[in-house]
Amino acid sequence: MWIEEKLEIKNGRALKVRITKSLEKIKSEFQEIEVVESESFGKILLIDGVIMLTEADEFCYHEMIAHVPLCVHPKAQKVLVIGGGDGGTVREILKHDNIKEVDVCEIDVKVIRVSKKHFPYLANSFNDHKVKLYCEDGNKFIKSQKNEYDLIIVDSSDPIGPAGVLFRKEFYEAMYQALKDDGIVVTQAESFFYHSEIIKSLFFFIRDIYPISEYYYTLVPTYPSGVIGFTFCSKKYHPINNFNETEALKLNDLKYYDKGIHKAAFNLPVFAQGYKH
Ligand code: SPD
Repeated sequence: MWIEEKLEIKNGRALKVRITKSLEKIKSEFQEIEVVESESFGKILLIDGVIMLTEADEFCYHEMIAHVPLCVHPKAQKVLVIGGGDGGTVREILKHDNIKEVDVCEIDVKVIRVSKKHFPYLANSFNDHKVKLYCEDGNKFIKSQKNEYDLIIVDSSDPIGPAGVLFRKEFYEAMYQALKDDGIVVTQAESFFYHSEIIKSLFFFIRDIYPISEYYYTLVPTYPSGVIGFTFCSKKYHPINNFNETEALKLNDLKYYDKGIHKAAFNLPVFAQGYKH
């Protein structure tokens, strides 16, 4: 039994993974949520046929979406995660001692339930007393927040379906308002191999909203092209000039992120360097 990652099929390309068992398939109000057991990548979480994470490589994504901004902001205490219903991003955020509160705004409560059942080593992070769960539309939630967060992380699916609004200018403007004066936003921003148009369209407006806007990437074998990137949007701190190596050295139990990777992740291949201008 094989599954084909559906996102890129319209472009004539797909990742195929051999699975050994189907563990769960449910429909929520928003999407189809599926968990399968695979031969090479352990359990896989799919939403609408698109791979969200696998047990084998989720750390490559979750460590990079969380530790890069948290090793730049010198004193982040209050963090908002939009999406991230599997819990992997929150697990990483909680590794930083300064953190006092993590608000998670996940539109689909069923993603959280499925993750608690099949990926407890991710979703147990929601049991921490610092974490508050809001099962709401992130686009609506953000508009009610002003000057509230040190860091906002958008751990979204792709810009089709319910996550489409999270790739729009109005959403980035609302996040700017929700940040404190020295806040940082990091968002899932697709692959420079396959999604140059999405990246360019994001930076077309991001650079007018945030004084500092950069793009960095990580390697995830089970995402389309094996690469996925993030926007780094900041009111004050620069991801390299304000990088706090001491904070990075304090972190334990990491399998991807370290101080060398932090710096290297912002060095884009020549063909992609213009996407953010
Ligand atoms: N193409 C899939 C991109 C998915 C990014 N978000 C995954 C959520 C993992 N916490």
